[in-house]
Amino acid sequence: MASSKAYGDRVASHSNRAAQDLLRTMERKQSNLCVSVDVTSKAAFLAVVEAVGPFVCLIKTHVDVIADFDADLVEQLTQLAAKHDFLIFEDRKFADIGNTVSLQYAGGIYKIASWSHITNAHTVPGPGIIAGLAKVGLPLGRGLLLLAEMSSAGNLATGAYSDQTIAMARAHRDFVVGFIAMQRPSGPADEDFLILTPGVQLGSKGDALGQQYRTPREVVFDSGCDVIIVGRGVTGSGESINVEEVQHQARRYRDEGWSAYRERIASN
Ligand code: 5BU
Repeated sequence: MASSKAYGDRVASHSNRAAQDLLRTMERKQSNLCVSVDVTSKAAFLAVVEAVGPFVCLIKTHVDVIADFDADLVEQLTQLAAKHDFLIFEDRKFADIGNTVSLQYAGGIYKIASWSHITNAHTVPGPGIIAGLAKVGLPLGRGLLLLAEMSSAGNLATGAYSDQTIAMARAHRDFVVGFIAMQRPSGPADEDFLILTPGVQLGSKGDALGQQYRTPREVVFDSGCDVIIVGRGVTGSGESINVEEVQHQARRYRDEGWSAYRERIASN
């Protein structure tokens, strides 16, 4: 069972380069923390990434919210990824037919496939979305997460929808490395998906717009998920970045996430 194994020992269960690199990075940095950098200016974005870089295995982006996005932002982000040893996950949530998503992934202003190691997709269009993204991403060694579940109240990614999403992933193991999900799905003992989980915060149960929070321990120990995705719990809300506070929170979530993982491994 993947949840009982050390991250580093799971590299061999994956053929996808992005999945292998993420697991190796987690082991090397002793971090299962992904910080979601949801700020709207390039300066604030780069300031947060520089501040949290040492503590994370992964930086999650929504590049379409950055008002002054440009190619230099990607250049600087890529340099910070090398400097601080983390991977990049553009949380694009593709949701169209295969042909359209292949254009959206490769091109436009953002050229996501050229810099983002991991991205994600809804399965509502059917498996053609995976084929369309794989056509672009696989030759570059990229990986895809499917949204099997979401963190927000009242979302429709439940039951049969989640089950069919997992079945689609099983049929595309070369490119689909895992899920956005709230818990590890059950499956054969030798099956290894990466489970990345948003909706994580200490000291808050949710926001005013439907977000629902759990603690790192609930996510990693109780639910068997691999990576905690934390946004405002680390960055705060708004654009004014207090670097010391952001670093303090990143260290705190990194420590909480890692000790929950250690506890999980020890209990199995
Ligand atoms: P927060 O500030 O920790 O609430 O930010 C959570 C981030 O994770 C934010 O970028 C969301 O777009 C993202 N997210 C989520 O919250 N829930 C989901 O189910 C998915 C993504 Br998929």
